Amino acid sequence: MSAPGANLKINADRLWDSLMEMAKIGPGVAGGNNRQTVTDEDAEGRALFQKWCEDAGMTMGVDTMGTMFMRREGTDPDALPVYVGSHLDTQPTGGKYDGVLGVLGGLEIIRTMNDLGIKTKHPIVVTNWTNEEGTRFAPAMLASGVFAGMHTQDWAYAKTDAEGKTFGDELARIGWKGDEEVGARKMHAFFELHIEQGPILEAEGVDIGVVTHGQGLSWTQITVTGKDAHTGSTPMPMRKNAGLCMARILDLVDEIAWSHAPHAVGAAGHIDVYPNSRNVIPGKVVFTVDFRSPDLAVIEDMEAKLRDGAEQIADTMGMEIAFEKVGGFDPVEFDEGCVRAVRNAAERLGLSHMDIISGAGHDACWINRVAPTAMVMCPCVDGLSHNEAEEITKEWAEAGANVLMHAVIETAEIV
Ligand code: HGY
Ligand code: MN
Ligand code: MN
Repeated sequence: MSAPGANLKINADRLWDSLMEMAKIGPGVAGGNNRQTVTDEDAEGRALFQKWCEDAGMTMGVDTMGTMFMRREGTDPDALPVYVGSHLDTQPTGGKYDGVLGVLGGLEIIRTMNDLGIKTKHPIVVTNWTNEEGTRFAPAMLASGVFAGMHTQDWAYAKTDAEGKTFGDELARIGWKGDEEVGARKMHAFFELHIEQGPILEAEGVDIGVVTHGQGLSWTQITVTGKDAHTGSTPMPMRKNAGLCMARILDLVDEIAWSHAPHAVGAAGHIDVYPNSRNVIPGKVVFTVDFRSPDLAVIEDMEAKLRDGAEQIADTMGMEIAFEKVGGFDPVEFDEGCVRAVRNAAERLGLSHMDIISGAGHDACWINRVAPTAMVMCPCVDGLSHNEAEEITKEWAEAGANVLMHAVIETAEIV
């Protein structure tokens, strides 16, 4: 398999302009994005991506989970395609690059190949996976999870948002419920470019993360039930304060994560307090504990310690407590051959690189179960992500997209 020459480079200005253009859709309130899954803003971003891809000569397929597959033909139409992509949906207070860099980086590869008249044996398919973030509809990586056979489509369609709307209805409403069977597509390989969303690459002064593994994730939704009561006239001994119970459990979450330092992490990002009135003691709280570790045994230990400890706290305080596992996946080891293609690409391009474990979850973590998969990471400023201030440099985007292109073209076999 011939490797592309080191002089093969993407058009960094065009990639950057596309990132900035996409960022105008679903703007946040502080310079980032709020383009949540299967909203009208998501539909607008999809339409723009579709137009750009069709302008680049690609043909579109959409599956019944709304995932977009934009195909550039290879010289052998029967060869399994090389897939490359990520997600266009964002957090409610998301950045401009999380997911989007991987989708538009894939498009830039095609645009560059068109410019240079490059052909490959295998077709190349640029992919936008629906609902990677899992914020509006849990869990994260919903569509890639259905594609990999981890969830049924009916289960996914029935997931509801805070307003009680279902994912299936909202996907249909925005007009992006496709007709392809989810998971029917077979892949030669899948590559995903993503910002690191952590501080390591920038701190090490390294341009490229060669992602060998992804840490595992566990989401446990906890419901604590106490009793609504007046915050003024209810004597302290009579209170059943669900909010206080949650606070003590969150302190326990922090303690459990620290007990597995330095790699384990834990927090709750989703917290609903009821009735959430200034002068009512909260009678109910619903919150989701997010534990992560590269080691499955550590995740399982943290889950067990959480249940035991939280039950004890609730019993001591006379509260009811319920647990529901609402998301999770085991730690991931990416495909050696694909990882090598990424590492060779970085070397060929003379870019500084290091092996890294992904702290965040990605569609690649599920697709790795059904196809040889690897990821390329670029640094982000202060390691900040899932924050509207998320920032990268054009040079980092360029380096990441060049490595992605070399790995993809080498795997797709340039002819
Ligand atoms: O939760 C995650 O790690 C990803 O950003 N959805
Ligand atoms: Mn992402
Ligand atoms: Mn994200």
